[in-house]
Amino acid sequence: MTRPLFIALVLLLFAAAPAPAATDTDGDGIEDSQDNCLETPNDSQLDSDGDGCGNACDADYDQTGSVDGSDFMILRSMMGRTSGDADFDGSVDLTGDDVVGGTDFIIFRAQMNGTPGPSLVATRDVSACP
Ligand SMILES: [Ca+2]
Ligand SMILES: [Ca+2]
Ligand SMILES: [Ca+2]
Ligand SMILES: [Ca+2]
Repeated sequence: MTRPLFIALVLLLFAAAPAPAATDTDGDGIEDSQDNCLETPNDSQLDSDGDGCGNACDADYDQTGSVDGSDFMILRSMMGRTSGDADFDGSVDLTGDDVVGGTDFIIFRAQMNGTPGPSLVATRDVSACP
């Protein structure tokens, strides 16, 4: 085989190789770079407070960058509220089912003393969504 032919063959092989698949760490169908909860499956991408961290990984209701006792007080005040209530705060509804209830509390507890996210959404507010 001549050298130019060999190089042409190698180039052809590289061109035919499939492009590397986009990474989707949590398997929710949203590519990592677009996913507002990188490690939490949330195909709805619901982000009620618009800080760039999806509700599913954002129990930091008061936007301080950490999930702590003050957030718990907010959750407690919203317990049992539904989207039909005038004072309903959608960002407290972590599951996005229009009710603040026990499942939201379980998710909150898992995030307690942590930080919201992580999210890789380029437009996120990094002080509220590190
Ligand atoms: Ca994903
Ligand atoms: Ca996700
Ligand atoms: Ca959010
Ligand atoms: Ca907080």
